[in-house]
Amino acid sequence: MSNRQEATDVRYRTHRISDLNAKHVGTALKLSGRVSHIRDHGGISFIHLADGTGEIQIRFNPENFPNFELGREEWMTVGGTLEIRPEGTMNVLNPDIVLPAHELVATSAEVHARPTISLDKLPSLERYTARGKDDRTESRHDEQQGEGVASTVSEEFLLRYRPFSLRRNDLQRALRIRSRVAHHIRSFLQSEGFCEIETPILAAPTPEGARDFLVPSRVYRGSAYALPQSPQIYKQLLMIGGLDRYYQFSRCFRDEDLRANRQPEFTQVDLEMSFVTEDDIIELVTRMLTNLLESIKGATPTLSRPYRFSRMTHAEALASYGTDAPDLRIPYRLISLTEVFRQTAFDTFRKYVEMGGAILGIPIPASDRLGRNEIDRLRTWAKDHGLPQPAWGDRKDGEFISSIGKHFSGQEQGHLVSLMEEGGQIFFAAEATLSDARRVAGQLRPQIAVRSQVTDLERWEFVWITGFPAFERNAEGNLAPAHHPFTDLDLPENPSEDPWQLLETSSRAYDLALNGEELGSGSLRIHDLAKQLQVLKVLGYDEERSRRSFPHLLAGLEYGAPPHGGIALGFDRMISKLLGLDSIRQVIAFPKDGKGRCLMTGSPVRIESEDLRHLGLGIMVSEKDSGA
Ligand code: AMO
Repeated sequence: MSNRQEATDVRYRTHRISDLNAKHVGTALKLSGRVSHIRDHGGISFIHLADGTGEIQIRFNPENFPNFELGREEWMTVGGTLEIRPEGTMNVLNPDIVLPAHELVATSAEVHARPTISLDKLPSLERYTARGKDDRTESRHDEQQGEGVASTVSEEFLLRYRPFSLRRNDLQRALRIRSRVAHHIRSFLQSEGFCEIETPILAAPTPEGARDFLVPSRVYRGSAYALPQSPQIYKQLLMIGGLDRYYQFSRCFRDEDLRANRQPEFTQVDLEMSFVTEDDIIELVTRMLTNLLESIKGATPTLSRPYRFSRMTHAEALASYGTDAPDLRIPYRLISLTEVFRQTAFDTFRKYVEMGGAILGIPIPASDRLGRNEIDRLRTWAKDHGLPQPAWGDRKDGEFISSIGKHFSGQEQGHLVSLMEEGGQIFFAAEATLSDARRVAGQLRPQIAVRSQVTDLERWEFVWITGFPAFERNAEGNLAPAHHPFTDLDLPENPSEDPWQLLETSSRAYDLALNGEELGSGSLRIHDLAKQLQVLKVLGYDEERSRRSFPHLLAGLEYGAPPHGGIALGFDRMISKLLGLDSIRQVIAFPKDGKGRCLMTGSPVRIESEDLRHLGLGIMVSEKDSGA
């Protein structure tokens, strides 16, 4: 305790638990924390004290503490001497918690607070598994199945009693790793000359594809701020302002359907740079993530997995994997069989080809071939997911063997055989459009992998996807930007003449996917006012509407903008993925549930009529419509 006060003079603590080591044995010290575990050994009480840095065993000899009542989840300060912990005094209930080799033999104790609620009414802290799902094989398949937590406790319970749940080691560990990763990213970007800048939360709408959350103004009645879906326009304006390299851990707010791994508010690692090419940004982010993974290697088993970065075009990703976020741990690739079956006598396939659809095949090598039961399960899955006739075949002794094989000509069979390994199999995905066939076949890949027990899943496959189309047809059948309308692109001469030709136009957007999920997205931006106005025009904004909708961006472009580009990585996604967790809710301190509600605070809350009056608002929905 050099340079410290005597333990008896100190109010709460002389050390934090993780500071202690063999050198402190024999020292008098004081610790403060929470009683995470308690047990009695023939009159001697042992507790575990947890202080956020670790846990230590504390021994209460009865002669020093006659009539002293100890209870789990109490907050206390204990004074005593550090001694070597006798063999065999382990917490057998939770072998995941490795106690230090020393223990504190208590001489004084003060309880600051004890729970006034029965612990049975709160989420279990004792029974959780510290390893969670970390060490098990995690796959896209798991993610699509739902968002369970590695726990015997229901997620609703964990969210409702959040401050108590946060005492769990799995949640604490996730938040601590999140903080370490944030710290690492910050120091990396600072060392690369980036400047951290906060942008407004009370903002104007940004077109990022979701609905805005609005904050009505009391002063300007009838007007509202929009919470930013991302700082997209602000970061461009920072480049126009000459900041050159910006980053931020930005809070983003999107009122959208909450699919897996989406929250209404979430965090991005957002950055923007002037005078960069796509390659510059890809190189910088690859280096940032490589540095990160190297520096936190060993922090958890999942963070020690091997990793690889690769790159492919959007067209290649769709053709070979059926998705723009391919999981490259799964080796199977799609092949197009549409031409092979163009004239086929097999009505089912020909019908799809004649409709302008596509027949895709997924060949499986002999080493991964599926047994009958697995095939049946796969076919049931495919039927449940909209593939009307999931078909498959085998190659055996150089022949194509399948229940549908009799419909195929010798040439067709020969072609299939040439694509298959001896002893291998092939699955077919036939759909009325190429995009549907790809979507279905893309979803079949991980399903096949689960059933063929592809084992090499414990690695991180990052893949950069480049060459995205600039536009797409949205659900309403309108032309819409594939990324956002500020993305640079190869614009034809008179884009407004035939806007649909723009579906063929390539953009300067790129995505980073990790093990089958989009981790981040970015692009080079349009930095020329006339070009920006042209793009907005083909999207249905005449100049007057453009100036009304994006006055700040267009004014900024009028001052002159340097060439610039950037990216945003989903930070919650990144952490949950790297920890091998199913849901981003497991890495957010106070998340919303799957329906966008905060079960702890009860938000969103009904607005009081007094508040409505101040804001000059009225409510038009009934209580039933409001989902209350
Ligand atoms: P984008 O909209 O693709 O790009 O978002 C970037 C990344 O943010 C994450 N993300 C989410 N995470 C949790 N919950 C959500 N609801 C959610 N929505 C998105 C994803 C995604 O890849 N301004 C652009 C970036 C740019 O062009 O620089 C943008 O926001 O991981």
